[in-house]
Amino acid sequence: MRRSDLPHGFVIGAATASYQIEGATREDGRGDSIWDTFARVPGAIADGSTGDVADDHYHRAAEDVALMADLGFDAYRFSIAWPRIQADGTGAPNLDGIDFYRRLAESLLERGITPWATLYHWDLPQALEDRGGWLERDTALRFADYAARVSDRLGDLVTDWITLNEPWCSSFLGYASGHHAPGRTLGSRSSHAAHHLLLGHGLALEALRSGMPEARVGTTLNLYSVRPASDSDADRDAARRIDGLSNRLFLDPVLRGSYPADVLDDLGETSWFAEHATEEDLRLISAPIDFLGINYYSRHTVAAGDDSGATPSAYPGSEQVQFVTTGAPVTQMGWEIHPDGLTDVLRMANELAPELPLYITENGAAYEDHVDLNGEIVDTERVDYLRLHFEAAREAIRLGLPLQGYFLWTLMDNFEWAWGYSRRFGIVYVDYETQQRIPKQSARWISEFLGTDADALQAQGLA
Ligand code: IFM
Repeated sequence: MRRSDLPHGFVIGAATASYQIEGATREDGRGDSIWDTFARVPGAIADGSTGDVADDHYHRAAEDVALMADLGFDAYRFSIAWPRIQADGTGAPNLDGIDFYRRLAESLLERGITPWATLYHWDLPQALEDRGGWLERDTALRFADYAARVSDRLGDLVTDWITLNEPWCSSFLGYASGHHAPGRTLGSRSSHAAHHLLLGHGLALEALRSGMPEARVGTTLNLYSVRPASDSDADRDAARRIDGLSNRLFLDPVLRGSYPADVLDDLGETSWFAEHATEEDLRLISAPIDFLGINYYSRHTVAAGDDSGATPSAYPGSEQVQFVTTGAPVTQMGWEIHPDGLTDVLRMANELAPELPLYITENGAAYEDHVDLNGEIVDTERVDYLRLHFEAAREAIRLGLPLQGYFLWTLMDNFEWAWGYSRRFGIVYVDYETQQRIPKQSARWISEFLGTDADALQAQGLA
């Protein structure tokens, strides 16, 4: 399969996120984010690392843009670090921070790559967390203010905007299981964070639209294909619960303007939502978007369980549900490879909003990559994973789903959150000692897929 098998104009890009690649966490007026704090909690990060240096992208952005251009990508989805723009999450923008993203967007445009900016990929200013973080409604208002200031300074260069990345992770890994920053374990109260994140999306959408009438604005959800392990009522109820918490709790308010009653009931939060998630909030949250971004990696097969394992869980109120392994191949993350699920998640969104353009804003895989004696990284499994998911994208389009683009996760190995540097998702290998970027076999594969000409590949040592 080659890109010519996909419709003309189908966007193919690479994605990254600020804290995972930038480093330079103390430079040019950047404030601390919740990840700077969390990474220093003993035991929070598998290899004890931080994002202090990461891929040093802050100083190497030009080189990284050149690499993407040589690989032949149409678009680059990056995120803006809120604490680079507002060190404590409030007030006038830090012009050094703005300049970094202006230079990045300009160099992308010079190379013919369309910049796609995500406003929030998890690096909340620590000062806002100290005031309650996403559990507080005020954080949504601060987010809208930040969005307005960023669009004011970058709106002439960036047209494609994503408000949030994966609010499920921010809410439930951040405030329920505690696996992500800020590392809190509050059970069902974490769903208040979900509402405030979504409200932040709605308010930011309004702010972006009023400052940049030409902008295309969407948001990104991580959706899962969820199925019961058997046909029993109990297993089907388990699937309803996990589909509810992972998918419907976010899709429904954004695309139909209401929260799913069964999920609020499972959470035991019906009265809180009745009081705090006002009609006006839901009007803002469900205001029309230009596209929905979907991050798709894997499926969940679930079964009913007993209450024995009620440790802090990312599925509050449904801790008893068991995630079943089926024997299907998995990536290094233990995530089952299920390309057909790509169609399932696109269909979920399409059923709620038939006209809405959809983009896969992340898809990719971690494997144990090694530099071999020839200095190469032969990541055949990643090539297979990507190929299977491109084929699934082609099939989804054939079925009539309005899929308009695909962003690969990720351009280069980076700080994989609680896994630190122990999980590599990149198509470009990063030697963290020297910061050398070494394109893997998958990078060669993708550039051939994109039809990049042989001279450009040779210049990068890719052919
Ligand atoms: O690395 C993350 C990314 O930041 C968000 N989506 C999933 C990726 C792989 O875990």
